[in-house]
Amino acid sequence: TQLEQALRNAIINDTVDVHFQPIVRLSDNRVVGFEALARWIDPDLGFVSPAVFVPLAEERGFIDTLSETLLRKAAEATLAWPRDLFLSFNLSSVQLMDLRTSYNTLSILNSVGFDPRRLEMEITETAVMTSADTARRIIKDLKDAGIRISLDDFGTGQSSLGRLRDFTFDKVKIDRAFVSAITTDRTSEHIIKAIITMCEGLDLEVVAEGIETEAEAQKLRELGCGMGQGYHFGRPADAAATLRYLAENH
Ligand code: G
Ligand code: G
Ligand code: MN
Ligand code: NA
Repeated sequence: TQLEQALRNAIINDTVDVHFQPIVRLSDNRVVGFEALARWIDPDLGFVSPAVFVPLAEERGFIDTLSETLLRKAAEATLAWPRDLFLSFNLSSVQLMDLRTSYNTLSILNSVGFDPRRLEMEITETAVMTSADTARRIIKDLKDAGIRISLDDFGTGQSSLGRLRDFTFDKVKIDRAFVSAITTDRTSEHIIKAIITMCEGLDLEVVAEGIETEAEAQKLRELGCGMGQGYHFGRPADAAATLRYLAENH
């Protein structure tokens, strides 16, 4: 298809970009890290969402190539940030079915000169379940190298709390579907409260995603949520804009 060919060209010509969205500590709004988010503007097709082109790359078998390019770019950009800031990177479910993922990841970090302890990999529950043994192996290899693992979009999909016991996660990211309802819907508030309490007991860090208002941020602080992310704190921005953001906010 036209879209597939355009994406292949973009990968070859290295025109898929990576943007960064701040993740803050809610107690004082200090930025503690950034999530890398793929961005692609095709000359003919215009803006194409990663929600479209990531699944396409997965389906056509070039998500590993795309992801390696993005990780390299993201790690290179991160080298210019203060050293205490982490980089959070989305790992596709398809990559968790391929044992080369851990080796390829570590090779990239090594060649860029990036400390693996500054990297977090975001994975989804669905990804972990589709290929549990392989995923477990990859996660172990990444963790042995010092990379931390976040469970993304928590609360959606085929959630199973048992996953939190089977796999050694370091962090849970509460899906924005709960966060956006927190100030209007008591049920969402109770769910978030329960997630935070459970994570405390399991010694997991918690990030609330999709925070768009100060009222939401305040509610999450009251519930004891450690970290937050969302338009209220900053939209995804390119590497240059991220450096300007850091000059003002760190
Ligand atoms: O940034 P945005 O909301 O448009 O992202 C849409 C979806 O694409 C999200 O689910 C996000 O996790 C995913 N995504 C964005 N960048 C990447 C990436 O570099 N790799 C993978 N695997 N997924 C990404
Ligand atoms: O699936 P994942 O959580 O990785 O997706 C992150 C996506 O959420 C990115 O596409 C990002 O652009 C989007 N996002 C980040 N902050 C907000 C927000 O405050 N509101 C909304 N609606 N989307 C957000
Ligand atoms: Mn994510
Ligand atoms: Na998420």
